[in-house]
Amino acid sequence: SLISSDRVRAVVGLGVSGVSTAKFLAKQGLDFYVVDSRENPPGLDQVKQFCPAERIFTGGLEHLKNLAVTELFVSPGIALATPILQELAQAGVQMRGDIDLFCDYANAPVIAITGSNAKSTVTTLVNELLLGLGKRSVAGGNLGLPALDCIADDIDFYVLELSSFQLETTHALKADVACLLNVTEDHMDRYDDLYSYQRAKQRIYRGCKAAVCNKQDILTAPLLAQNTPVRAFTKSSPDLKEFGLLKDPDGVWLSKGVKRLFNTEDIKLKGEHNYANVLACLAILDVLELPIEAPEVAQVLATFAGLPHRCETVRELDGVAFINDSKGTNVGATLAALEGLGNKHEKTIHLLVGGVGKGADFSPLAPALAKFVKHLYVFGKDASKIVDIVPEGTSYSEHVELADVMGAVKTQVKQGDIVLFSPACASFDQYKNFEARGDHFVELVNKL
Ligand code: UMA
Ligand code: ADP
Repeated sequence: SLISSDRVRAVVGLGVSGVSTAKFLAKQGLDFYVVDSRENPPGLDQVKQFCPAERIFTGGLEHLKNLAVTELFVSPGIALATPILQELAQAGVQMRGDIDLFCDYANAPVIAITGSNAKSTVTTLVNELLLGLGKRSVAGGNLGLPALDCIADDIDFYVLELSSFQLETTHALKADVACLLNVTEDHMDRYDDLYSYQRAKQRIYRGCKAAVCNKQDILTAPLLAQNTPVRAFTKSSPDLKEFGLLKDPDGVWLSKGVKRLFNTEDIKLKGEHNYANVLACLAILDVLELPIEAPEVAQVLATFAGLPHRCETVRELDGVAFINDSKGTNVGATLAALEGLGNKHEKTIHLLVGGVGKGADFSPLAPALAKFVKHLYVFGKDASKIVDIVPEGTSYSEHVELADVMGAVKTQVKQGDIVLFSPACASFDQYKNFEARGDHFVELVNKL
């Protein structure tokens, strides 16, 4: 019983998710408290419009102790390991999140997508493909529009990007299709090790009706009942029923088993990592028994150029390409960008990395630096941690901020080089978010 009155609810955190959750609960006529650790959280004014002031507590989560709560909706930015939350959980208080509440009310099939990288790209493209096929579809979750704000009548599909943080507080997703794209190290400031992070990601599969996973990443493999349909994608040639890349004299083909579906020439997204992303989208449509060979699908793939700040070409100047990959906020993303853009025979990339490493181990970058990078520019808070792993023979320089970096870039680049801004770090030491950081790079490039 969703509206049982013996529940005492609190929304914890007043960011985008907290405001959305509070608004949704209010709309259902349910009572709740709101608590935030900050004195003046971003959503305070908004929530005051529909929540009585005496139910709002800011300046510390300790307030929760006095409210006799039984159920919390914890925002993704707050770790469940926070001592007060641990204490309440041990006392039997339920730890939920906005996605868990979404699951209670979702009135159409849910496609849930997670992974360390490519979530936003795949979520957006699946949504575009569904719209192209004439379905009423909406995309949200970690992507930006909170899941509860997506709920509407007349929807055929919800396409949700889910973060590991959101999955931690989601108990029974039961997605119609659950997709785990890849697992590489990220958010090591919130997890003990890669495997606890992977465990959070694997929650996407709980109770799912069908699954899509990455054949080349064992950490994405689902443990499911044998009759649950699973589709795998791979960058290699696919086995029967798998989605992969087939190479022949006519080029490289996105294929299902031996069946060629689309020539990569006819797809706007470029780079092998992006072909893998498209294959994941096709696998999702296929497992839903949607017509992957429809002309509408070909049309969307021929025009979808990707999202801004993901390996986006900003400018070509005197034969030098400038690429903004500001969304490259972890080592895996930067590796994919290097491998996707790199020239196997010549080192042509000027790579710009730096920011907040979130506790990451940067050493997996070393072989790709040796292989593809002409000069490495490091900047920001964790610059010295990156310098520590630079292989012998890779030329590099250390800078305070991006403006200094670009000054140095200007004097070093030659015709045929690529300048790749893929920081492998979060941005919040120097910027509001990855978008602001990418915009700053674009601004500096346009001034050259
Ligand atoms: N915070 C406090 N005290 C509180 C509550 C929050 O200090 O009491 C801080 C958090 O530590 C964090 C910030 O406030 O630094 C924001 O946290 P939040 O949980 O309020 O975040 P929201 O504004 O609700 O946004 C969240 C996602 N943010 C995070 O997971 C940190 C957004 O993803 C998401 O778009 C939004 O919900 C809607 O679903 C952003 C993100 O960075 C883009 N996600 C991470 C990523 O993609 O790597 C996981
Ligand atoms: P997310 O939402 O998971 O952060 P995005 O689609 O925004 O994913 O892409 C994030 C970063 O990952 C970008 O820097 C992008 O270039 C990189 N990327 C895209 N596809 C892949 C892939 N298949 N594997 C690894 N990295 C990728």
